[in-house]
Amino acid sequence: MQKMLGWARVGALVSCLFGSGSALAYTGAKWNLPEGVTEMSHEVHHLHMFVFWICVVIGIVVFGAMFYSVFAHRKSKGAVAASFHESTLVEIIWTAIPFVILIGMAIPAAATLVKMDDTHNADINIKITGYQWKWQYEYLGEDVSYFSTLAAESNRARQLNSGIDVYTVPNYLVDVDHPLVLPVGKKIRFLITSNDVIHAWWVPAFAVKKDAIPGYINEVWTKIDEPGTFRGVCAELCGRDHGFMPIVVKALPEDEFKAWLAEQKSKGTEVASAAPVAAAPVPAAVAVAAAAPAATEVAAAAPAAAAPAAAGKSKDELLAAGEKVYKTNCIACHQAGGTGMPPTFPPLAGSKVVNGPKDAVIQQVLHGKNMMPPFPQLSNDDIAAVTSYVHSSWGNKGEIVQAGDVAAARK
Ligand code: HEC
Ligand SMILES: [Cu+2]
Repeated sequence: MQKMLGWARVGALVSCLFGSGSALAYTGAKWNLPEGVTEMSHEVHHLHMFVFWICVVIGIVVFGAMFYSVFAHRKSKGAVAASFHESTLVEIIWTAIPFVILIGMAIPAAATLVKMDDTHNADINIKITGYQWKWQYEYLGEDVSYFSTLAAESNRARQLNSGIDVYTVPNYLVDVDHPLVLPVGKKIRFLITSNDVIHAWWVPAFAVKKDAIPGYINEVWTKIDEPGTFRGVCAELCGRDHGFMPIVVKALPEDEFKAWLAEQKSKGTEVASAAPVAAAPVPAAVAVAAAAPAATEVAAAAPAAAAPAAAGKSKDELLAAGEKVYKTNCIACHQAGGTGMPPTFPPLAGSKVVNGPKDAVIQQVLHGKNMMPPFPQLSNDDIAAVTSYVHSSWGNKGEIVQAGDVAAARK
């Protein structure tokens, strides 16, 4: 048993060393780069094969000559070393040949790079922002934007001592809640940036890999040939959950894409974060408050106007929803039992802040503090649920927060 574990570790190490084993696993390619589904990815693949075969030929010639010489002119046969010091001819040849080979590789490579860089005449512009540890997608000019985070199933399974066999989780660690949806056959320009540290947006099937750097906007484009689901990951070590911000792109035929986009627009901008927990019936006044940032005017007016409705969701509803939000957004730092990981990540069980005025926790979630990132992208419902959950768990004193409270705090 001990021995088997040992070999498993060696195996894991080997797959880490040789081109990130997981990266290969999800692209379906065993030994080679994926050919991908875009014109550029095909070009990159051809380029890679072209250079590869040049290397093979050089390898055969050089090692062939070496092994032949070692064998045919070995000492036991009485071979005597020849002397051709300072042979101008040899020196010219061994300078000229590599020069020609390099130029032969550089010309097609430069041509491909220039094409990759040409983001002119795009049909669709999408801004991609990296966050610790999720992606935001904005369809520019369309008023559609949402966050894409690790799928809840993967997130639960990855927790220490989760008790879940990760092999039973479909697309473990390479699935998200809201994939980036794109049309096929259209030139799509990506504007890539970051909100905190350097990330990198990488989808091997498109041959797209660009750094997301705070304060800069990098451009790259793609045009997808066939519908399908394509997966990628953040490719720049960006902190402790770097391995948990995968990328999923769903490529749809154009008419389906248009229908999807129209549906998102009709839902308003908070599509993504509002969707998962919004199942429970909500009194009208609170629902309006949670719907969109633009509705804050209404929200502020609501509690006074509709005092009985402002009672909002029941405690049970809030705590059930709050547990989900906590597991998705907070558990990495504050841990399952609210124990935190002192000294950096404080425990929430028995915390002074949590047991103080309820506005303090809402503010902390909205604005972050030092090492804690802000969560303004969560809907008012989600923040109400998670703060209620934090207040009422692990022996804390138990306060209930409604979406209206959060709407008021956002002002
Ligand atoms: C990336 C790690 C991280 C995540 C994720 C995170 N926090 Fe925090 N949290 C911190 C850190 C660090 C502090 C201490 C901040 C300080 O005071 O400097 C903190 C402090 C707090 C406090 C105050 C505790 C105290 O006693 O000071 C509360 C309440 C809190 N977090 C709630 C949440 C909630 C709710 C979520 C999820 C929506 C969340 N946190 C997600 C890192 C995190
Ligand atoms: Cu990252």
